[in-house]
Amino acid sequence: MTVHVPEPAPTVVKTTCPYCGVGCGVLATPDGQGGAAIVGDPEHPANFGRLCSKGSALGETLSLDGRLLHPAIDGARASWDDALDTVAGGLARIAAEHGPDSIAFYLSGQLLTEDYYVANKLSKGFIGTPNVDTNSRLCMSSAVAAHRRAFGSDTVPGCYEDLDEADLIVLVGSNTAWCHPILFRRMVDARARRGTKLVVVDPRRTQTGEEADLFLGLQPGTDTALFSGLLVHLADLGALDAGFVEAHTAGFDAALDRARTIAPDVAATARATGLAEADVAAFFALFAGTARTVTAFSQGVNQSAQGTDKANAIINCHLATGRIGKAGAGPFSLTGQPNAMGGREVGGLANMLAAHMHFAPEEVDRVRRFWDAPRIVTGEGLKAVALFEAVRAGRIKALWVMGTNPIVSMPRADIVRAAIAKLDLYVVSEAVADSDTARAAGRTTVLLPALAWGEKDGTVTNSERRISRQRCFLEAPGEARADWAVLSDVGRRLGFGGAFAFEGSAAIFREHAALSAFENGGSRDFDLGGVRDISDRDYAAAPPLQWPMPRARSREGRARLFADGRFYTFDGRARFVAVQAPALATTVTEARPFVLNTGRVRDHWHTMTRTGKSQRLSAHRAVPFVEIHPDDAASLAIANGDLARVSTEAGSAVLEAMVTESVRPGTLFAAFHWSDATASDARVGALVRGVPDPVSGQPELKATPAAIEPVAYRSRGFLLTRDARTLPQGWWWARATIQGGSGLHFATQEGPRAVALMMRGLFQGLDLAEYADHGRGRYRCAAYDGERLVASLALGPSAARPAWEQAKAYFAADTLEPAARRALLSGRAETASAGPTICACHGIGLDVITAAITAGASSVEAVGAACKAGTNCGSCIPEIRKLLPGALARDAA
Ligand SMILES: Nc1nc2c(c(=O)[nH]1)N[C@H]1C(S)=C(S)[C@@H](COP(=O)(O)OP(=O)(O)OC[C@H]3O[C@@H](n4cnc5c(=O)[nH]c(N)nc54)[C@H](O)[C@@H]3O)O[C@H]1N2
Ligand SMILES: Nc1nc2c(c(=O)[nH]1)N[C@H]1C(S)=C(S)[C@@H](COP(=O)(O)OP(=O)(O)OC[C@H]3O[C@@H](n4cnc5c(=O)[nH]c(N)nc54)[C@H](O)[C@@H]3O)O[C@H]1N2
Ligand code: SF4
Ligand SMILES: [Mo]
Repeated sequence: MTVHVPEPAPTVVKTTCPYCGVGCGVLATPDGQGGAAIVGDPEHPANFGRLCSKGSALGETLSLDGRLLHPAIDGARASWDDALDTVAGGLARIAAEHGPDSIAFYLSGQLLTEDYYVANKLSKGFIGTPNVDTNSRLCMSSAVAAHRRAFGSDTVPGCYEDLDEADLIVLVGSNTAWCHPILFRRMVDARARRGTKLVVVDPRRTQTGEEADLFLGLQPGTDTALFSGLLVHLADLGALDAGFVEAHTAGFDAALDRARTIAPDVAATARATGLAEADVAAFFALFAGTARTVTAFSQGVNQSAQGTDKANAIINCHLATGRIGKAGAGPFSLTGQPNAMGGREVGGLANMLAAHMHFAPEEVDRVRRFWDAPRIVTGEGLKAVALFEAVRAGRIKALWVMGTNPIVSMPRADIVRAAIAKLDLYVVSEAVADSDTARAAGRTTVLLPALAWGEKDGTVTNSERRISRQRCFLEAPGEARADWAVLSDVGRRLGFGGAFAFEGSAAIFREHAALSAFENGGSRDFDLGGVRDISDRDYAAAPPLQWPMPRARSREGRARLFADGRFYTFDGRARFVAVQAPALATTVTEARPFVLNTGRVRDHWHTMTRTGKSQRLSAHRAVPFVEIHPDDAASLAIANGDLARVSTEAGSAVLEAMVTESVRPGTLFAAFHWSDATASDARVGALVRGVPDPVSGQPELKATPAAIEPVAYRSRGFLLTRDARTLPQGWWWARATIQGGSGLHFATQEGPRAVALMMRGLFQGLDLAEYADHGRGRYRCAAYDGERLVASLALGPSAARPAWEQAKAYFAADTLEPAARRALLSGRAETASAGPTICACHGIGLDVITAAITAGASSVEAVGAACKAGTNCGSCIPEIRKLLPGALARDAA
């Protein structure tokens, strides 16, 4: 008799996506070998089971390749004890010699709340330095400042259900379809269900703009004029909520007077923004006539030298119409990072203290008593741009960077790198070994390996104030440790053992919640009193929770705030803000006639330390690019696909030109994802000027005066290899992960002869199949180890750069049939390309989708049925829709 032993059911762990601020719930099923199957959590209120392309590909990013697994001191592997002694000893010495404020921390909206809380407590309460800032300064500090000016607190008034229940959604400076894809799906669903109108305000016609009912392609930086004009229009039309304005606000008259000086009517608004009068009028009419309006905004608003005013100009219009905190209505700051909000909650920005408290004497005293802090800071510290300037000036001697890659993501990134070299003590807590920031060095450099997603345990807060658990489902690799534990160890070494004796993330969360409720009594919005004594077990099992939840032992949060008209200012009234007129358009010069805009692509996350590991995600945009309008490209003799040098007063980079009408004439757009680890010369952060907003200190990342010129190379090509490679100095290259290995697009002044010599040198001892046509400047080479294809190179004149899709498919297949070997060598592979990838989930290229459309597929659904594109996560649906014949009709309309 055989006994049937049932397989143990795989454990499914509920966790949260580590990418954007939508905060989607994820179900992870570990495979026992370091990987995991990933699906959306149908019960999570952010996504109800859906995931976008990045979330769907999380399983491809879990390998330990490239991970930092051991501490290191000055490049040599070290024990944790030695590393922590070096950090604590260095901090103590520097504080003694130069004062505690010569120590700085640069943190991240990708840390868990528990990590962030301990970092903030250690630095501001115990080491006694106010110089604690975070990459969130580059991300949403203008939204924070605008909220505080208008509401007296950093409160997001609404929730995601408002997007389901709105009749009008205005997206300002937000490429939601690519950057908050699951929220965008909710918006598109609302349109299908209730006819919600979508207005998109962006100088660039993004995929989000393509989906809009009304696209307002305004001149860069002119949003305050648009919303000033709207405020005037609402007032003149009598479309205000006069009762609300009268009872619950202050400053309306001054704000309106100022608005009249900026944009007195529709015609003036059109002039100030570069929009057509009819479009402005249509927008104003829609806004005035639609009570259920949500205005959602992100980096086109925040990352601006006038970002705080832009956000307040938007909020003014919502206050004026009383559209705040009501179902389907409100201004809505979409947060970028998974825990941008958590960072604000703990007070991780230089102008905050803790738990939404700032530096009023009674607040400082309250936090001091709660922490029993020996060296509480009493005022604001340096904000990111000023902080790195202080490093450069030698005033900051020790810097601890945690969970961010500033050598890529800061404006003037070359200066940031040079500054770091001056530090006495440079500490980097990182999950990967080869980020540009981890490769930099100070006089003493300590690298501390951090747990990554899937290994760490704690909480994150999404854009709608919802706290979700990130849970671990993988073993800690190597010697990597939780950031909070490392910070606590340093706290103990500095002699503050009692304050850092946390046993786990639940204990930290309890303390954080208790501080939020401490002497609160309704005076502060951020209140987690309901979970201040949550047990370890309840914390482990906690479902997503929304704050505020002030009532003791009640987990019921509030979805919306301010509908009652009570704000957190001293008199309880919201404030209108008299904003400044836009001043940006005048900054270009003859030498630098373009405005360089920067941002993101659909399938990459920031500096690519994670999405760069996924071959699916690396297929959508495989080279660093710059978008340029056809008229500008023609006048500069830049053809689509050419390489071009973009330069600004701060630096330069060489990017592939994408000639497209999606950018306005006179503007350029580049994504900032590529680093020195992934490309030879494509760090866009090095170009960005980064003038800080005077109120928030958030640097302008969307408008830097720039020049662009073509760069001539003799040859272009690609090289596919099993391990990641770099190419000789002077070559241009960009790397992308491909199935079964790594791919490089490159350009060089060499021709076939030199490249053949290089290949023979690199793959000595293997079978090389080569083809050369010196007259035409072509060369192809495949290297085989027995049956296995281990490298494939194609080289051509730079005007006809070879496409790599088919070669990639052969490379993925590993061993090749003779016919395939011949195709690879003959170059037929290069012409039989499927085109650039559109659908990352199924790996479907442009040409396949166009073929399906030519064969009769006339809707997104029909394309999906024909070739599967768009049928998994749906992130590519806007791109597919744009290819349909109907889209042409819409453009013409
Ligand atoms: N795929 C992907 N998604 C992400 C991220 C990622 O790296 N990749 N990062 C996450 C993070 S941290 C963030 S902060 C968010 C950012 O999300 P978004 O803010 O949507 O992204 P960006 O591309 O930075 O910028 C948004 C838009 O602002 C526009 N813009 C530029 N200047 C102006 C202007 O003067 N006025 C207006 N109205 N618009 C302007 C740009 O053209 C751009 O389309 O995305 C999050 N989601
Ligand atoms: N030009 C330009 N620059 C920009 C922007 C732009 O639009 N244009 N956007 C800005 C914005 S909004 C943002 S948010 C920033 C983002 O910029 P960064 O924060 O610099 O980018 P990331 O690549 O997300 O860096 C996160 C790092 O933390 C590491 N990491 C991941 N998990 C952990 C962990 O648990 N612990 C530790 N210690 N490390 C971890 C990752 O390996 C990675 O190296 O870029 C800003 N810079
Ligand atoms: S929208 Fe995509 S990236 Fe953002 S949290 Fe959801 S799955 Fe992750
Ligand atoms: Mo961000």
